[in-house]
Amino acid sequence: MKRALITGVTGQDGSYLAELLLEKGYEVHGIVRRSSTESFERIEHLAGKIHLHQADLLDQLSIIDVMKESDPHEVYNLAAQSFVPTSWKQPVLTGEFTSIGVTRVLEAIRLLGPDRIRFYQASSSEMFGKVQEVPQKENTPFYPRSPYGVAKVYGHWITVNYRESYNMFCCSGILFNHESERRGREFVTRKVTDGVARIKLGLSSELRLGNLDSKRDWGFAGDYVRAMWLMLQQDQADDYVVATGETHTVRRLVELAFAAVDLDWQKYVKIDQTLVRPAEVDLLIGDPAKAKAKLGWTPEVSFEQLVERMVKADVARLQGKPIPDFKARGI
Ligand code: NAP
Ligand code: G4F
Repeated sequence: MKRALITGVTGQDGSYLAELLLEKGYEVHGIVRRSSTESFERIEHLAGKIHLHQADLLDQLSIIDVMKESDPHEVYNLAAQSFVPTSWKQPVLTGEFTSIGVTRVLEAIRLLGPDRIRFYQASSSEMFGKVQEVPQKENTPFYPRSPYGVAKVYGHWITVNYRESYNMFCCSGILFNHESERRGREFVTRKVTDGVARIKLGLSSELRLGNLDSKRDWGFAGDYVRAMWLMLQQDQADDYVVATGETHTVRRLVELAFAAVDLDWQKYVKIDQTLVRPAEVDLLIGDPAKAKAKLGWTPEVSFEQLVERMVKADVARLQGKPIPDFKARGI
C-alpha cells in the first residue's frame, strides 16, 4: 500500500487531497499544528480514516520525526501562511514557514529517503505578480508583489534546486486560484458567497470589498488536487502551471453570486479602501497547455458552476443544513 504525507491537511486543499488519496487506496498521514482549539472542521468526516501527527513547519526535528513515523512514498507540502494581506502584517513569519519551511521538508526527505520519496510543492500564480507575459506559463519570469509571493518564489526555486542538486523527485505545481465551499472566508470568492447568503437570509445588509477590477483565473479545488497527484505519478519530475485559461474580474464574481439568489449586487456592495492592497496583482490568467498534454489533466467545474455551488452551499450552511459533498457536481 502506498503511503502519503500531507502538510496542511486541515486546509482547503489538504482536505480534498486526503479524500482523493483515500479513494486511490493510499494510507494517508497528515501534519497538524497544536492549537488551543482544534481547527479540524474540513477533515472531521475523515476521522479514523487518516493518521494525524503533531508537527510544525517551523520545527525541523518535528518534521523529521513525522517523516520517520509515516514512512511516506509521497509528500505533499501544502502548509503555508496562504492569505496575501496577512503576509504584509506578518512578513517574517510568512517567510519562516512559507519559504524556509519548504527547505525543512526537503531536508527531512534528503536525510531519510532521497531516492524513494516523491515531493510536491504548492507553488502559486502569485509568483507572477506584476505579470511579464499573458497568459502565464511555466517559463514566464516571476515578479512577486507581496511578501507571500516572494516567499513562494523561494519555495519554488528550492524545490527545483533539490531536484537538480540531489536528483530528488521534486515537482512544483504553479497553481492559479482555486476555490470551493471549504475555502477560508477571508478569500474573496468565499467572502462574497458567504456575504450573499447572509444578505439573502436577512442576516446582513451589505458586503464590503476592496478592488473590484482585479482579474483572477479561478478554478475548483477538487479539480486542482487531481493535478497534484498526477504530477507525482509521472516518470520525470517537472513543474506545471495548473489553471483554467479563463480570467474574470472580482466584479463579475460579485454579479454572478448575487444573481444566483436573484439580488442586484449594486444595492449591497460598498467599496472599502482599507481592503485595497499596498501592491496589487492586477491580472492572472494561466496557460495549462503543459498540464493538459503531459498529465492529461483538465478542469471539470466551470467558473459559473463554481460560484453557484458556493453560494448554494453557504445558503444551506447558514440555514443549518450540512455543506454538500465536494463531488456533488450537479449544483
Ligand atoms: P489553507 O486553506 O490556508 O491551508 C493552509 C494549511 O497550512 C492549513 O492546514 C494550516 O494549518 C497549515 N499551516 C499553516 N502554517 C503551518 C505551520 N507553521 N506548520 C504546519 N502547518 C501549517 O490553504 P489552501 O488554499 O489549502 O492552499 C494550500 C497550499 O497551496 C498553500 O501552500 C497555498 O499557499 C498554496 N496555494 C493555494 C492556492 C489557492 O488558490 N487555494 C493557489 C496556489 C497555491 P492550520 O489549520 O493549523 O492553520
Ligand atoms: O481571494 P484573494 O484574497 O486571493 P489572492 O490574493 O489572489 O491569493 C489566493 O490565490 C493565490 C494564487 O494566485 C494563492 F497563492 C494564495 O494563497 C491565495 O489562495 O484575492 C483575490 C483578489 C485580489 O485582487 C484582491 O485585491 O480579490 C481582490 N479583493 C477585492 N476585495 C479582495 C477583496 N480580496 C479579499 N480577500 N477580500 C476583499 O474584500
